[in-house]
Amino acid sequence: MVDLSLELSGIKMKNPVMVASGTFGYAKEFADLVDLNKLGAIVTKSITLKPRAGNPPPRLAEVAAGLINSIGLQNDGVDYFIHNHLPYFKTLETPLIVNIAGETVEEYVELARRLDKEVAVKGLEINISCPNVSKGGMEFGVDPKLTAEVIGVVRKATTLPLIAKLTPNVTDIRPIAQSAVEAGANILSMINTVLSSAEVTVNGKRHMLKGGLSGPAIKPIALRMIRQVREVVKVPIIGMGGIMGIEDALEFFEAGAQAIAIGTANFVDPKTAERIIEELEIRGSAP
Ligand code: RRO
Repeated sequence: MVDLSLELSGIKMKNPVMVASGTFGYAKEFADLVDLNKLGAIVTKSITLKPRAGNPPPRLAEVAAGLINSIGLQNDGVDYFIHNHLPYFKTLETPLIVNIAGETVEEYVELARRLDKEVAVKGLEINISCPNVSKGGMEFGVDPKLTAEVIGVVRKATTLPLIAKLTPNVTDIRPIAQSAVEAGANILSMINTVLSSAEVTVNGKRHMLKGGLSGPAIKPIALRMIRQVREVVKVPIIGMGGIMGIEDALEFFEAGAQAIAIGTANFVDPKTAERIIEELEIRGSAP
């Protein structure tokens, strides 16, 4: 069988196909459906310092070729994660990347310090691009100076490989990418969701859902931005945004991504990543 293995700035992966944050829970939920040990890496839903209830419903709307979400960073906090989810990841061969999000720079630092001590954690994805919270999140990732500030302080708090997750909701993504790399990001992941809105009717009541758009609708935006960033930085790029199958995956590699992440497609077919891996193996060559 063809060897698809690679090392992304110290993260050893069997293949370049990962599952994206927020679309794969804490992996265990998918164990009956997916061979978790086949995946290149697993990225968790964003973890915050304290538990968060997330935004009130409605939180999701399916639109043409995509999905709008406004989850609002719902999670049980880092302590709960360490005690209740991390033990399961220790039973897997697949590297675990933890996505972290803070309202302040200090919160990112504290999260990095706590997770740095956990041997099962192989990398941190710094979420500076959540579109659905009033404090923190995307606020950092739309400004090159704030991007540098967050990445810089997290860099000092951990020796783990750092992945900066970039937002597409900017006029020019290149200065943000450069800033993240100069401040110490080893890898860039892109793109997070695109700011959008849709009218949703629930029990006869109309709501205006504002959130982040993902899925095939945003693939051309992701590809354009990866091409732009590839021109100005040398670090590996994890490409994501609407990858549904092997043809999409190949387009991302061609645009300059070293690895890819499957997100929204997991809601359609949780086996998407596994299928793409098998097809890359059949093609007989690493991308
Ligand atoms: O939780 C969310 O609402 C969310 C997050 Br943290 C993110 O990074 N991207 C997104 O589309 N939703």
